[in-house]
Parts: sequence; C-alpha cells; structure tokens
Amino acid sequence: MQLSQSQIDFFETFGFLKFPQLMADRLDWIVDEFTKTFPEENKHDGSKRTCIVPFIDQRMSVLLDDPRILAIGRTLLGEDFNYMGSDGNYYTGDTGWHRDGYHEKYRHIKIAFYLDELDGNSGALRVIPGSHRLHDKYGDDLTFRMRDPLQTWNVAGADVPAQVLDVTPGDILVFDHNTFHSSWNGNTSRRMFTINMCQRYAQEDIQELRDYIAGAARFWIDRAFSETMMNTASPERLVHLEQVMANDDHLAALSAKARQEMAEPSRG
Ligand SMILES: O=C(O)CCC(=O)C(=O)O
Repeated sequence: MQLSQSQIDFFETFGFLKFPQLMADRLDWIVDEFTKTFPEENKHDGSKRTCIVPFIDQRMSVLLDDPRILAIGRTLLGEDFNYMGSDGNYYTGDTGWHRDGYHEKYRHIKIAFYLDELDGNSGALRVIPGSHRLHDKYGDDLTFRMRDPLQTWNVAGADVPAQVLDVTPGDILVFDHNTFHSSWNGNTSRRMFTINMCQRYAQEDIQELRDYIAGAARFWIDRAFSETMMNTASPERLVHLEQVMANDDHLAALSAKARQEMAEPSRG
C-alpha cells in the first residue's frame, strides 16, 4: 500500500486521515486478540475507562510488521520512524477536547482502531481540522481558547465545530498528536486501541524523547516495550524500536516511584 500525494497533503493540511476498511481482512483476529488481552479477573465494569499499556505488545506485535501500518508510518514520518507504544481501552462516556502532545519539531501520530460502529451520537472521534498547526495563528490561538469552550464561545464541548469521524470496525483513523480531538455521546464500553509513532529524534534532541518516554512511568512499566515485542522483532521491526530501546533506561526507577505514589496504574 502507498499513500497518495493527496492523502499526504490532506494530512498536512487538516492533521488527520481516515482509511475506510483498511484492516477489514484482519478484523476477526484483531477483535479476538483485543478481548484476550484484557485479563478475565479485572473486567471492565463501565464505571470508568480501562486502559492497558503497552497494548499491541501483548498479543498483536505483528501489527507493527503489517505493510499497511508500515506504509502509514514510513510515509508520514520517514523510513526510520519510531514506534512509541500503544494503549488498549474500554472507554466510558465522553472524552473532552485535548491534544495528545504539543510537538513543535517532531511529528507524532496516533493510529486508532475502533472496534465498534460509531457515529456522532455514539462516541465517534471528533477532530478540529487544522488544529495541529501550532505555528499558524489558528492552531496557536486554539491552544488557550480550547481550555474552556463554554467560557470562550459559550459553546458546549459537544457543539464545538469539528469533523466527526464515523467508523465501521476495520477502518483506521490516523491523527497528529497536536490535533485537538474528543468523543461525545458514547456508551460505557467503547473498544479502541492505538499505535503511536513519531519521527526519529536527532541526537541533540534526545532529552526531549527521554522525557516523553518518562511519561510511561504512570503505567508502572519498566521498559517502553514488552519482552515479546522486542524478542520477536525482525531486523526490519527493530529499526522502529531501537531508538526508544536505547533511551528507556530511566523508566524502571520512575515506575518504582510511581508505584509508591499512585493507588493503581494510570487509566490513560
Ligand atoms: O475515543 C476517545 O474517547 C478518545 C480517544 C483519545 O482521546 C485518544 O486516543 O487520544
């Protein structure tokens, strides 16, 4: 698979892309593995979000070798893109407007797999087109205006003008971490998992990458990736793991501290 120049331009302009039914042929396997990754003894009860990190690392590492996933990463981020971990979720209710990051120099993307049929009335992801463009006045202004849409424009979160990305399982959504996104009107067990990726960092910016990796301590993990993800990696997959593997040596100590300070691992 190759992304067309129009798709690349669309992503650069609006900060997101939808690939209808891109993974439809793997859907049964994906749903089965998704279900099996959540432990029987700690079932989602619908009261709050349940989240597992890292996620595809447990049973679906091979997704990182899939030519379609590789094509998205390579085209938007470069041949040597970094895999940046993944989370698997049962979402409960609304997710307010937010950006996943504020990355001025390196592009970070999220590939989202929603496993239920969703539209604007049932929790489909919404994005504000163009909000990823931090260097434009539009994107920059949104940074503070979106802190409280009700106060800024007298508009409720669900009514902020946005593109609703309806999904049918098998579709893939991709968005820039800087893109404002949210979800409204969903039920108490929306199934979704992600694959995060970014451009490879230059050595002079490696501390910024290490700071990002440090954020995973809230999930009480000692390495950024699972043993399975690392031990089953082909040389081709290793290209996408090596920079993070070489820079996650601080994570175990930070996680140990988080275990002392937090009642449970973070839910997102
Ligand atoms: O689907 C949702 O509720 C929100 C997803 C989201 O915010 C994310 O993956 O960053």
